[in-house]
Amino acid sequence: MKIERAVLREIPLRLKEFFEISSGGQQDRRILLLTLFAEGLEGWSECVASEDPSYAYETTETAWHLLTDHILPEMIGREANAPEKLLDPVRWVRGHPMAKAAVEMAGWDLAARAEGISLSKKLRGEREYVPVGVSVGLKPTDAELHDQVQGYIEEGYARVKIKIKPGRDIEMLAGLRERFPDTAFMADANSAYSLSDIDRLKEFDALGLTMIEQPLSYSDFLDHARLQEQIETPVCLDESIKSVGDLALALHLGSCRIVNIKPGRVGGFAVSRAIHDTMRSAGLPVWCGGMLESGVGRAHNVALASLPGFTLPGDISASRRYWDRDIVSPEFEIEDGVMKVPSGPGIGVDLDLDRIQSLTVREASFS
Ligand code: OSB
Ligand code: MG
Repeated sequence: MKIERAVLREIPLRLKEFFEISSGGQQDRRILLLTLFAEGLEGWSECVASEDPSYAYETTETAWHLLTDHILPEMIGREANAPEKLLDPVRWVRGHPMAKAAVEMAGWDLAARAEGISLSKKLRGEREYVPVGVSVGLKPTDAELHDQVQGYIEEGYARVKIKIKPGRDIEMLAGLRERFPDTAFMADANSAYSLSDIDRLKEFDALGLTMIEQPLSYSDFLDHARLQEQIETPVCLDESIKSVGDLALALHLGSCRIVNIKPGRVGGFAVSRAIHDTMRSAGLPVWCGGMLESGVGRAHNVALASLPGFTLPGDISASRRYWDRDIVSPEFEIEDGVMKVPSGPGIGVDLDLDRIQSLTVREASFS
């Protein structure tokens, strides 16, 4: 099965609410959707790059450039039966994992459809339902934060992740802990601290958090190890882990005890699985992170999260947590803290093609 055609589209999609993290914020997502065509079948994916480089150096614009000028032209005529090898012709392209992942992940969807099996099954996923949590952005006041957290707890999310930054941390989290004593909380700092904040960081241990995500710089493996040595709360790395080599370094140094796997951040499912396998052998848990995806990226994430090592709830929330209306049907829903893994062929959800076409602001086609 050879790739005959590739179509890249950009669609704007407005989040219901501004999402603020320590390093930036966003409401208007510029989503890149990729479709690979082969033998009457289609494989779909979403590139998770954001509008600005505040989370990663990649942006919607750099991903568009890499995909259209360097990566997609190389893909036409390539064998698509073994998606883990799909990126071999573009090994020479350094970095840009999000752009590369879009191609690889569309390839997995295509290969799963060709076999008539679900993406979850193709990835050797084992679960029919995956535990899911929700990620709550920074809020100007505790009152707003409490209202939102209360709502999510009522909806049944299995854990609640709170975005933090210096000035919105210990006291804010202590208030939540007091009001919601039984909720599984974790905090995500998106690199807002440094080791000079060690006294402050030690205070997190009193809050009963399941983990603290990416407290220090994305490039700082050594300081994360020094921090983990001095605090009880498990450190989870997100931004730092972009490859199997990054994970090896983190495990060697003791920089973390948990990893958030985002398939876009690490360059696709092959690397995601390798990270999952290594962590599992080390007896350490992983969970699936999110990048405010539409239903297309969400379908990929939920399939990945069905692998056995994803034992902690993912940032895989219901479509309605993000959008007035998603671009897939059925929309993703949660109940009792879990989400059902689609069982149909490939990503297992239908695309709203008319809506996607009418939302498209630019399109590039390769054949
Ligand atoms: O750090 O996990 C993060 C969203 C954009 C960029 C970075 C992060 C996030 C989230 C949102 O936390 C998770 C989701 O998609 O629900
Ligand atoms: Mg994070």
